Amino acid sequence: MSVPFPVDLRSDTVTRPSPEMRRAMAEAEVGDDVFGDDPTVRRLQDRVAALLGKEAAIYVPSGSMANQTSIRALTQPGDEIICHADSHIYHYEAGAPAALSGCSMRHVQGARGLFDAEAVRAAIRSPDSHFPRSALVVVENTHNRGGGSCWSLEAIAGIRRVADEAGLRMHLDGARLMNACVAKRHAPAEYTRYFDTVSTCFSKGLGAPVGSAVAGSAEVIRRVHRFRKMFGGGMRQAGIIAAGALYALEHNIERLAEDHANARQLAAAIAGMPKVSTDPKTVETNIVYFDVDESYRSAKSLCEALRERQVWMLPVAPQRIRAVTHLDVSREAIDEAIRALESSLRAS
Ligand code: TLP
Repeated sequence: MSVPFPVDLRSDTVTRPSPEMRRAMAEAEVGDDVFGDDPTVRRLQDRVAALLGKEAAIYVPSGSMANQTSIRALTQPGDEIICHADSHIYHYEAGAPAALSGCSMRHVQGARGLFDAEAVRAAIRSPDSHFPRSALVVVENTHNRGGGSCWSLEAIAGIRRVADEAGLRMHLDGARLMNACVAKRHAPAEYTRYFDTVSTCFSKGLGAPVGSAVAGSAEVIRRVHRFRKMFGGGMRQAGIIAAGALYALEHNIERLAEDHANARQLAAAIAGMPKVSTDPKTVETNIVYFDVDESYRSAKSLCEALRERQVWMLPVAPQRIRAVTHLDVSREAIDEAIRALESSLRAS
């Protein structure tokens, strides 16, 4: 089988809708969703609420908007959010918790983006008029900067107990929740039951072109709905794109296991190469991080050498590269990426 070039491993956000998905989008029934009239969006929201075991769900344009409308709905200005120091909401959402919700963030640490109930307990402020009010714990599953790591149900349950004792709410950044469900063989609701709000993305591993959702109680989703409008995320005939998301939920969840196998294959090959290093045991889903030795100049220069060989990866730090597998990258394409890495390293 021939490999379509380039092999784009920069992110699982780069997938393009398949002809079948495009057909479903072209044929979607639509209406004005700001009036609540779009039947396809309504179908998607009902489907997501059922899948995630929540009363209600709302379709939003992006994962960032899903997280930020949830944060706004669960906090007041001046509140503090407890999250991992490597979390997406802290690093990659343009400072939105401060800008849009007026919240500060208190960081907890832990290997691969994971943390435990004791870390949360230690981070919760006592009620004192000098301190911000601890209001919300955010968990990311899978964890992006943690290398696609998956949470255990026990760890989340422990954090929920501590959050309940202190009256904190919980939000799950589940941009890649389905990857965790497939890898750990958990039903989505097993994870989501601990959270007041859950965001999830259709435009990452699931392969739809646009959109995310927030799920929660009917009451909290009413608040998210208001903030979606305030943040400029009310869309009109959004059924066109919601149909892509519905198609993705129908066809692209179980196949995530192939992406995970491809990521393991890539990591195992990298572990055997000179001048680069990774620990394949830590690859649980579709994200591989690896380090580039100082002896090979930099991550950026290795990515440039790969690009000349039609393989795209993302330099994320001076000596660190990220590669993400997804439904537009076949096993053959992974073999191609491995060959390109070997020859780039040989040529250095
Ligand atoms: N992540 C993107 C970049 O922003 C880094 C990527 O390529 O991985 N939560 C998590 C855990 C995410 O990884 C992302 C996107 C988001 C939220 C935000 O989603 P979008 O890009 O739709 O706003």
